[in-house]
Amino acid sequence: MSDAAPGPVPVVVDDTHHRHDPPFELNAGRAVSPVWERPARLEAIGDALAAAGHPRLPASAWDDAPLLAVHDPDLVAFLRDGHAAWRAAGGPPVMIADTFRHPRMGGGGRRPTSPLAEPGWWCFDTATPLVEGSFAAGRAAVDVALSAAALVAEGAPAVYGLTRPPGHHAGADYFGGFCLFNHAAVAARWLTAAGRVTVLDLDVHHGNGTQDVFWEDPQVQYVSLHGDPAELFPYLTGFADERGAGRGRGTTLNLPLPTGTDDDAYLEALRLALEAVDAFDPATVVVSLGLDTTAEDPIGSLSLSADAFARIGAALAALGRPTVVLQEGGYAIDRLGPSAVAVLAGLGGGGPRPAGDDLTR
Ligand code: OKP
Ligand code: ZN
Repeated sequence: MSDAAPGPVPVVVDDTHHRHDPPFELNAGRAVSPVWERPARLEAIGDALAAAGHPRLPASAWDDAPLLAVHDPDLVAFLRDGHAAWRAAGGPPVMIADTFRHPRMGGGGRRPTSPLAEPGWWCFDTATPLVEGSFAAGRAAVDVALSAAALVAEGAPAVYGLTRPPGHHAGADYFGGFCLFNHAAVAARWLTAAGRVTVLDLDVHHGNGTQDVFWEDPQVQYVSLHGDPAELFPYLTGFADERGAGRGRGTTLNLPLPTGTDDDAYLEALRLALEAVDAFDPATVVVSLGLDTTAEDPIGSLSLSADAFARIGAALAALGRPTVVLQEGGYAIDRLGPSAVAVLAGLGGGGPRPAGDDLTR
């Protein structure tokens, strides 16, 4: 079973992501331009995967039902219409909130009526500007994720969905951290029709949104390796004592890693994570693949070398389960293509098996 995916891995793409291209963001009060999360990221990955021989497939269009199985319809409506309303009310082309929802303002429940105030109700940070085309891009990423998930549901052992912007910081009724819709969560929930699902989040940042969506859900396990949130965005979540609640108690596993963690320590943590996945015995695995774990990443905290990525891919292959890989972060643009190619070489069967492989089923 673990050798079931040799060779090329289909890559689902959609060029609509280009329409989300804000000219600046605000990081800790500083205007940052160009933004970290930009179209060139996905171009670099897509070009490298094509050059490595992985076939490209277009996404198909999905209706809103799977999206609404995760996200509040009012959030979806805001992301669809809020920018136009902000512009009509006199807002500038780049929409960034100046007044944020806080649990002790308005009793925590009074939604603002001004279009100029609405972004601060739905968005939790200043680093996620919306422009005119942002909704189209975010919605297209959901189609990419669902199209990749459907190919796996139909029997493909592994499929890579090139999603942009990322998604794992977005929750049912909020967005931020460069993310609009949580496409990994949408794909995972859709895949529960075929049994339990694990979301394995390898982005350097904790996927607070995905964790939140599945916090009490016994059908979806959330397992994350990430930089210590005491020192890294999103700062408020991703600590080891966060384990889920209610019927989902124990189906969340966070493995925060010290700043500067190297290949061997990371692969050891991944081994522990994959043991937990095996114990959960999911029918499908969704990998939230951030490539921002490299030492070169400008906004990460870990220190993986180029060699780590083939080892990660081989460890994923050794799980021997149908796998949907979805792109999350990764901002050292020169590193993205080689890292993605290496993961797929391992996952597709082209890489070495981990030494002393005890993950094979
Ligand atoms: C998105 B993903 C840096 C602040 C960065 C947002 C980071 C979003 C990362 N001082 N704020 O997980 O790659
Ligand atoms: Zn990240």
